[in-house]
Amino acid sequence: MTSTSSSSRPRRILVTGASSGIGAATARLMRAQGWDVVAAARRTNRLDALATETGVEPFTCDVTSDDDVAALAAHLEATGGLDAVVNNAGGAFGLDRVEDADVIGWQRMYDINVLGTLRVTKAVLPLLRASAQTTGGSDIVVITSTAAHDTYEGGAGYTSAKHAERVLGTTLRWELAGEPLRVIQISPGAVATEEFSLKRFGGDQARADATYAGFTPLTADDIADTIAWTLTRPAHVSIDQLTIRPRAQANNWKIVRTGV
Ligand code: 8X3
Repeated sequence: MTSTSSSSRPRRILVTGASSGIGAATARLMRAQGWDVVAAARRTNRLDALATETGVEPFTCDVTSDDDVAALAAHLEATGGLDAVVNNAGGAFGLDRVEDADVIGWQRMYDINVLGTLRVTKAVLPLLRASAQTTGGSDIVVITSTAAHDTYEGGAGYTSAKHAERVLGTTLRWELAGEPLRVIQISPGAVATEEFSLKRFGGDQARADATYAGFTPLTADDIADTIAWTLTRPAHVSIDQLTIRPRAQANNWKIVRTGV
């Protein structure tokens, strides 16, 4: 239990992109640790299955929709407020060189990764502030990527969106300094999830599988565990920025593979 909790009710956390991968693993783990979890994503059927399995509260929401995010914030306000948010919704579309870039794909990446985090954070910030008055502290987690710190050939669309998301988070942290709010940024490297690479490669399973061949990648549970750790540090401890990679990954483009 985080030392920021002083109220009698369980702490309540919103996880976006909760229908699969890191988001689902985080929702599952935080619920298992006794938090009230609002699991938000576009796909209602997946959220409902997660809710049945774990007891999280499902809320259908597309972070690229102003109306959906406003409805989510109104729901949170009407049902007990919020103590923490994990901005996890995001993704990569394509691995094209700049000269071949699909502008629509870049717009989608910017809308989900950057503006999605902006929309959700803006909408829930008043609730987090209100909660911090009684609990002593609230948290904003931003899941960026190692792509937020450096680039790689073919990755400019995703890496530039993730760089922008990181700068949003860093700026917010500076702006909120002095308030009982932490802004925690986590930058995962290669994480093998059901969908990340599949989406990137437009459903090409063989290409997606090849991304993680010959080494042991991180799992969604590894990242969920990291998120839970950052959230449960004492209130005066802010994990400003945490980079996490598989042992076999030296940097964004060097992964030591065997047998491939
Ligand atoms: C995912 C990491 O290496 O595919 O955020 O950019 S990478």
